[in-house]
Amino acid sequence: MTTPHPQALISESLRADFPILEQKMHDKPLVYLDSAASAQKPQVVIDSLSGFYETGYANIHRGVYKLSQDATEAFEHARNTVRDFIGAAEARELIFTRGTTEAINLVAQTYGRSALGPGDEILITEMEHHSNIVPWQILCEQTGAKLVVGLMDDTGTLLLENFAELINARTKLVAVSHVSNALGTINPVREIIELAHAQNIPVLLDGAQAAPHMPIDVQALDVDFYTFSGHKVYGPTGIGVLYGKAALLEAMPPYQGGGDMILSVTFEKTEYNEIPHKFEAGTPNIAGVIGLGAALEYLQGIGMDRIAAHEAALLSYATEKLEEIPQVTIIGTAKEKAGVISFAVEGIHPHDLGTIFDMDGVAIRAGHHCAQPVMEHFGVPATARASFGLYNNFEDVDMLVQTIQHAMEVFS
Ligand code: 7TS
Repeated sequence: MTTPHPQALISESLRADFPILEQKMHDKPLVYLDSAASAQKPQVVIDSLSGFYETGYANIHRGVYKLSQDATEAFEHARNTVRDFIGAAEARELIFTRGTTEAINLVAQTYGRSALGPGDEILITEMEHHSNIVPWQILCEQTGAKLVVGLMDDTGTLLLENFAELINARTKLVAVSHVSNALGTINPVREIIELAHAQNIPVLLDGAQAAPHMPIDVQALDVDFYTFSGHKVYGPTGIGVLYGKAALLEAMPPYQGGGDMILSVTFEKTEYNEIPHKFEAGTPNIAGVIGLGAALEYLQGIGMDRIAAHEAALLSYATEKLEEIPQVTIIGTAKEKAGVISFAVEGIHPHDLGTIFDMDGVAIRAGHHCAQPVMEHFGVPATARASFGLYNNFEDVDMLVQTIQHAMEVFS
């Protein structure tokens, strides 16, 4: 059966940029539908990493010799690329971390520990990834602050009126996912930021699932903190970004102590370095930063608007196809969605689905997606989740549908 596909918005040739996609899994062509967990890497990113180790490697910010100075330049060039990518005003507002998780922990342990006390509140939502729940719970234990949770409806849409009512004089920080990893919901972040700013409350956006899928402009959003992970934007693992407004970062105490984050050290007193270095103690993931820069330049070359439009077409095609199967329930049906489709198939456990998918060469994720409160809301232990990247095409969606049908035959 051939299905007429909507117009492809991204040329097939881009798919060839990703060597891993040429592989077979269990003798079947690999269909990679787990980009929300981690995205595959284009050749330019792989080359930037090996090229750096082959010809450009040295430690940074300390060498008087050319190799180290060039490495420092490449590292700081990547910081500028990140600034461009998310529209930050200044490169010093960008701190390299291990990923989104570390970026959120950094804010909790620096801003949070210095600004929050007993009775203060941190407002999150019901659809957060554990990375945007647990660091705040730890902070609450340390400070006596309280975690407050905004609710969503059964489509996975945030209840904005309820959220607005939860903002009050005790709220010291609002921390919300820009896009939910388990549901795909795009949150109304502009409205959230306006509501919080009306009461002078800073907002952190967890952009782990937004940065790979849409243009981000932190200045237009007027967001205070923005976080994302390198490995989800087609870059290396072990690298991520915390954006923070300069005035906030300057006022925050350091996160970790060590090399690079100081101006001077005596046993009596240590003077901290300027931002961003104040928050980058120790030898950083230099290759990771350079690889991240290469990934973001690659994305800019394609255009985030084009990627967003391409993935929106895939998502609407997949939604339409899954809705045609009576045994399939889509979990997360908000109007505004990006990149992700979570679903259940009647009578088949998501983990069994995952196994059959694997045998057919289709990589999806089955589980709670590190968002157990979301699973609790929908009364399921787990979901199967297909998620899209720029390299996916309509045939991948057809394979998703065929494999669901295969699984239903096996379990009938
Ligand atoms: N926030 C969101 C919204 C995420 O989706 C993830 C990872 C994180 C934070 C943590 O990012 P990390 O890079 O620090 O690990 N999400 C997923 C996922 O959906 N499947 O695997 C990882």
